[in-house]
Amino acid sequence: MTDVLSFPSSFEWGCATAAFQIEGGAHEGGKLPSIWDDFCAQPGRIKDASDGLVACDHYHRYPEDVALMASLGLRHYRFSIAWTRVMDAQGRPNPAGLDFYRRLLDELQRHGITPNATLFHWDLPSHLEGGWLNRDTAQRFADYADLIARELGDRLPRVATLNEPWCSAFLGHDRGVFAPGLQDREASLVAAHHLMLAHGLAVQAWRAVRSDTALGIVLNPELCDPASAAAADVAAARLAELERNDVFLNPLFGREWPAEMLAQIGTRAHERRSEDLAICAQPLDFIGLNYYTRSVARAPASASETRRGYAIVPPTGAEHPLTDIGWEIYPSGLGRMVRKLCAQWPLPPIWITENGAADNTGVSQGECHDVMRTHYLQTHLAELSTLIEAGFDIRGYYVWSLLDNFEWAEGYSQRFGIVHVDYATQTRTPKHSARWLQALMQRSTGVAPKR
Ligand code: PNW
Repeated sequence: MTDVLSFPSSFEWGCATAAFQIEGGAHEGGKLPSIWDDFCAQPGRIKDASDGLVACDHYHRYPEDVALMASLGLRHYRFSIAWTRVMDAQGRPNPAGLDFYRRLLDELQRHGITPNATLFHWDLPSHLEGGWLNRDTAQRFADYADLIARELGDRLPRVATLNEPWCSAFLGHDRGVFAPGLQDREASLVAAHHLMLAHGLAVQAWRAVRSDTALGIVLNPELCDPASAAAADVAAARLAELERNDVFLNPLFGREWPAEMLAQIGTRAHERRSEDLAICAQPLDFIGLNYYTRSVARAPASASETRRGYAIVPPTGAEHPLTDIGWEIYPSGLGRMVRKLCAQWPLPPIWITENGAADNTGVSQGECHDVMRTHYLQTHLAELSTLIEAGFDIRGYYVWSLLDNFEWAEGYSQRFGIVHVDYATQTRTPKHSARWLQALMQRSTGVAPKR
């Protein structure tokens, strides 16, 4: 089956993680609390009442984890920097925290693995009052970007400002299922705006320090199909896509939000200033797209659905099989989504910065036969190779994730790793999918794994 998948020899293969999900070491090296530490401490927020205090203990085990990547033939690594580790509450550099990332970068370099750093993967410092609802947070983020550009910039060839601002804005301030856990529609749109402003200010700040870094952003746009051909469902699906896609992509290209989204921000419309659009629209060297599934939307019924303009129909598995977290396995959505986005916006070169599946198969007799994940990766990579053959400028692929890890509101109950983690002993066991991916990467790049 791997034979039918062909990729350019220059195609970049890697894996992705995020600081809060793997590092642990929550109280070490002067690390400050983030809104996710606070969120985990609130009863009922996390399914298994877990937190990120230890996670995969990557803060201590990074040499083993980097060696593991190298042994699996992964040559690119997307990770995030914890803002709370590297900057103190007065905005000064924290040497101990920076030293952790320098040691990680040393280890990557020793193994010939190219880093791709994300500055913000949701772990906002708790001390920033008002969080993303405060315009000043965007300026604080630019200060943090400036600090990283100065301290680590010479070691980072590729940097993304934000990971999936839709999740921070809407899961965090409208649905209330992510930190900070608010349910306020207008606030979620204010947060979305401040996130994109933060992105623009950070790109400006970074460029003022260095011009040799490839800068981009990682989004999770979504295909939202209508539940039926009824006009109300079709209109709802459109609204869902405006929220998922246009709210983030329009500002990147200097385009105003769609009228429907401007209407939803209501009494807080004044928090978007006329000068902001030009700041958001900084030239980008790349865009990262994360793809897991599609959504099906229907017309709103309740009051909160009406404020939003749509409701999501939970997938049943009747139409397409589901992963263990309950998301549809829908590989053709990747192609449909990329085609749709490229038709609507002049995207820079694309990296698929996350793709993967929750497959909770455990280890038995030293082996993890994660058949569903392997199939998921195979079918999505087939779709990707078709897109590349059709001429879409997609330069690389990062599987989510290297390790099983802290899956946000799901705690440790959902496993996305190609490497199994036994949290009691911190034992890492590469799964069947890791070996399958290794063989595919080897075939497509002709490079033997580095030891
Ligand atoms: C992404 N949703 O999160 C994140 O970038 C990762 O940190 C995460 O582990 C991965 O996908 C798997 O979930 C998402 O509910 C979490 O729509 C939830 C949603 C989307 C993305």
